[in-house]
Amino acid sequence: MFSSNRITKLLNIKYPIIQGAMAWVADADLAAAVSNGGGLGVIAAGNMPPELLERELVKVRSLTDRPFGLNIMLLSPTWQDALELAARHEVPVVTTGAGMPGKVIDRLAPLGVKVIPVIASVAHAERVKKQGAAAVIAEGIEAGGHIGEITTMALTSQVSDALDIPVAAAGGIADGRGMLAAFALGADGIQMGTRFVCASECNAHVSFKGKIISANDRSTVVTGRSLGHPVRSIKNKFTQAFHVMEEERVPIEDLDKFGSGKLKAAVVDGDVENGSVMSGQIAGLVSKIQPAAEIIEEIVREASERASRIGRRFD
Ligand code: TUI
Repeated sequence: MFSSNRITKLLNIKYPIIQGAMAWVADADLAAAVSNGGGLGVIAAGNMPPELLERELVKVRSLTDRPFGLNIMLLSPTWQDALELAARHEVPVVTTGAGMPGKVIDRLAPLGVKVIPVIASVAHAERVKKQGAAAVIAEGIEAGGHIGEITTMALTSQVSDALDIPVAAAGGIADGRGMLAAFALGADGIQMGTRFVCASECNAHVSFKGKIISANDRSTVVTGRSLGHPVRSIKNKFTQAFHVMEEERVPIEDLDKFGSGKLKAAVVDGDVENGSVMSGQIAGLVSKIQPAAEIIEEIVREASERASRIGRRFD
């Protein structure tokens, strides 16, 4: 299965499933579990101090012999440190988010690192392809965290048509039906974040996982539109206070200050009321904690079973 799939061939993995990079959530333990399960595990550099990130890069190699990735979040003040660590540690795959990755590709592609930017529009996708991206992750507005404006449904088909490099779809995918839908739209693979938060190997606080498990389809909201940095998370005291401040047109610096440290508060300390519980709209579909390898096997089995049955709907 997937032996001629462009993502599995490019990344040298078994299943075309990339784990979404989630700051404070996606560490070496989660990345190794996903890679050992046949997907591509990804460590999120986020705003991590370089010494800590280096420890995770060493650790992941002690936990898996399979390919893994590092995500560089381009809004982070430490993104250049992460870039140098990726080069020094010969990370096989780098994904980027929240900006244009020209400098990342210029530095890493000559070293043989496959750079896969997350993009949110056809124009971004065409630009990063010209810059030398090995593939793209087309992420729709359904995703958690920092988001674009286009739905996964509309984005995936248009990006797949516009590019000849492999495309993974992200945003709103948490099971085999979502994977199959992404493939129907022209994707060669998927990226999933929210479902992997609820992997047993994920070190996010139990209360953070609990918020995802008890969420429904209407549980997430988007804050930060007025700042030009929209972020999707589960509705709570934090998002309500943020919305009030946005309506009152509180200065951007004050909003930034209010938001700072809130993701860590939720993920690490478990303060899921005053912290930012970033999650995709698909949280309502995530109902239990299970090993990453089991999540992957379940999704692949469901996608292939449905693929063989779906033709009958046209009879
Ligand atoms: O990056 C993400 N999702 C993220 S990053 C993040 S960390 C954070 N922490 C606190 C507050 C805010 C963020 C949480 N979630 N996804 C990838 C992604 N990239 N989504 C959208 C984009 C994107 C947007 C604009 C990519 C390129 C782009 O280009 C704009 C330009 O022209 O510079």
